[in-house]
Amino acid sequence: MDDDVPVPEPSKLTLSKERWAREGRQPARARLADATRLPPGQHRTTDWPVLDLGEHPDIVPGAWELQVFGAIARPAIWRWTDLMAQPQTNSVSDIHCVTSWSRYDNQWQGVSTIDLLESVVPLPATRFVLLHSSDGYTTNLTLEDFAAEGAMLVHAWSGQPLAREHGGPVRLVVPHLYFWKSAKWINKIEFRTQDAPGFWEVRGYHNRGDPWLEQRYSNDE
Ligand SMILES: Nc1nc2c(c(=O)[nH]1)N[C@H]1C(S)=C(S)[C@@H](COP(=O)(O)O)O[C@H]1N2
Ligand SMILES: [Mo]
Repeated sequence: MDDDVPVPEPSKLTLSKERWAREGRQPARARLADATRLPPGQHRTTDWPVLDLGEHPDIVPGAWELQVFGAIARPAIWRWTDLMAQPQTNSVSDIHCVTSWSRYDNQWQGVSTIDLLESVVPLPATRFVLLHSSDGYTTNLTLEDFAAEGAMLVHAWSGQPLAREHGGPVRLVVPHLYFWKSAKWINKIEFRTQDAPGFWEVRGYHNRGDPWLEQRYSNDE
C-alpha cells in the first residue's frame, strides 16, 4: 500500500531551503547574482530616491525644447513632437547612485543617444558632450560614454510619463555610469572638441564616474 511508502530522507538541498526559510535568507543564486550585479560599495534599494539641487522645473511637454548644438553637422531644436517622431527605444537597466544606493530593473522608454547621433552627425573632431538642464545643472561625458549601449533620452518610466521630480518631461539616462551623469530636465546637448567639467565634476566628483571602478571622487582619479 501507498501508506507504507516511507517518506524519503530530506535531501541536503531541502534541509538548506528549510533553514533559509527559517532565517529569511536569500538563496545562494540570488546572493551570487547580487555579487556580480551590485558594484563595489553599493547597496540595493527598491524605492527610488529623489536627488538634485532642490529646484524642480515645471515644464509641460508642449513647452519642452532641446537645443542640440556645437561640433555637429546638423544642429537641431527638438520639441516634444520631434522627440516622439524619432525611433522609440525600450530598455531595462540598473541605477547606481554615488551616494551608494542601486536600483535594479528600471524600465525606460525614449530615444537612444545613438539615434540622436545619427540625426545630428558629430564632426570628426568631436570628442565630448556637455549636458545642460533647466535647473542650471550641467554634467560632462566623452562622446563614447554618451553613445554607450543603454544611454537614452527618457520620457517614460515603467510605462508612465517620467515624473517631474525624476526629471520629466525628459532626462538623460546613462546606465553604465554613476547617476549624477544622467541629467534631469535636459534642455541642451552641447558637442565639444574639448572637455568641460560639469556641476559636480568641478566640485570634487570624478570626471568619468564608472561605478565598477568606484570612480566616485576626483581623489580616486
Ligand atoms: N538637472 C539635474 N539633473 C540631475 C541632478 C540635478 O541636480 N539636476 N542631480 C544628479 C544626481 S547627483 C543624481 S543622483 C540623479 C538623481 O536622479 P533621481 O532624482 O531621479 O533619482 O540625478 C542627477 N541629475
Ligand atoms: Mo547623486
